[in-house]
Amino acid sequence: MASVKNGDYDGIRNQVTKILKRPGYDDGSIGPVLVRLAWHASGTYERKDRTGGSNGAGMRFAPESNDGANAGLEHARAFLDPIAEANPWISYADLWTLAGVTALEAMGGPKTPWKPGRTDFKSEQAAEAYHGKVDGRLPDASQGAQHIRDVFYRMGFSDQEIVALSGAHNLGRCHEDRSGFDGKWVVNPTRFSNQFFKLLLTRKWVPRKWDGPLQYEAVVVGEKLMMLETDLALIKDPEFRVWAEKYAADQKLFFEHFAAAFAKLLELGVDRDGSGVAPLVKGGCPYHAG
Ligand code: ZEM
Repeated sequence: MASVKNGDYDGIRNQVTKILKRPGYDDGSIGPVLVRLAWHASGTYERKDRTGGSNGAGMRFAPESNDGANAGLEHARAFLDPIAEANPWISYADLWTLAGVTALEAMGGPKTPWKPGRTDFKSEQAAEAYHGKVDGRLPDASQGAQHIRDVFYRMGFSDQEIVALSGAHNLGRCHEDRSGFDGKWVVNPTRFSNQFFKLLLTRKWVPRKWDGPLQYEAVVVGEKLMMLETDLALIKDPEFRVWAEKYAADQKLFFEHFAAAFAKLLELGVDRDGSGVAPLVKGGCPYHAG
């Protein structure tokens, strides 16, 4: 991998775009797992004490790297390592989040505002000193609306933003050896759209009969598609459902709301100082604390 100039983030976007296609891996693209990496890097945020979030790239260290919810993301990180090695000037925290927005756009999704400035923890000890232990903060797919709200309200999201973000399940798939779940949500899982909401609302989702954890299935154009308990909560809960219906009816609105919420997610806990750098100071940036 060639290097790009220090600060050339468009150059990094080009390098990410070039490695997305990967015949033989899942549905031929690493795009979905890169979007998931950006989400899990950020989704540990706790607004009360301003810990967690994408700054620091703590997933390189235990216990975050070993969190069961992050199983499989070692592949996503390894896919990006050649870019990191060729461009030591970019932080992992910036690279992981930039890769997520780049992959989303390359798969037909909206352009998500993104800003650099994240810095990396130097060690596991530094990560723990900064934000304590953040494993166990990501959502559990076997639960319902209350759990989803507990997790996303903790980060500062509204019901509308929760439903928009959940539309990311239009991408990629579940892997039995990672999460225990199996299958994809839509027929074309490497193309971003509002299909996920349309299918959620128009198909009859029945529990799959198998040895694995509870998940739901429906057959669409001959393909077995899946939903998680947390996905179904988006239509069972009346407040969530209002937004699921709007997004199923209006892809433009979904894209706008998704981009805004995804941008907000990637910024959680990234408190930049006057020079545009987000230092790793306990409790967030001292200039904004309090
Ligand atoms: Zn997901 N997600 N997610 N998600 N997710 C999986 C896969 C992907 C939940 C969840 O438990 C799971 C968000 C919200 C929530 C993506 C993006 C985003 C998988 C399958 C599970 C189990 C993992 C595997 O086996 O590889 C839960 C419970 C959520 C909230 C309640 C949000 C928000 C996302 C982005 C904004 C993506 C892109 C995938 C597909 C990954 C891949 O490898 O294909």
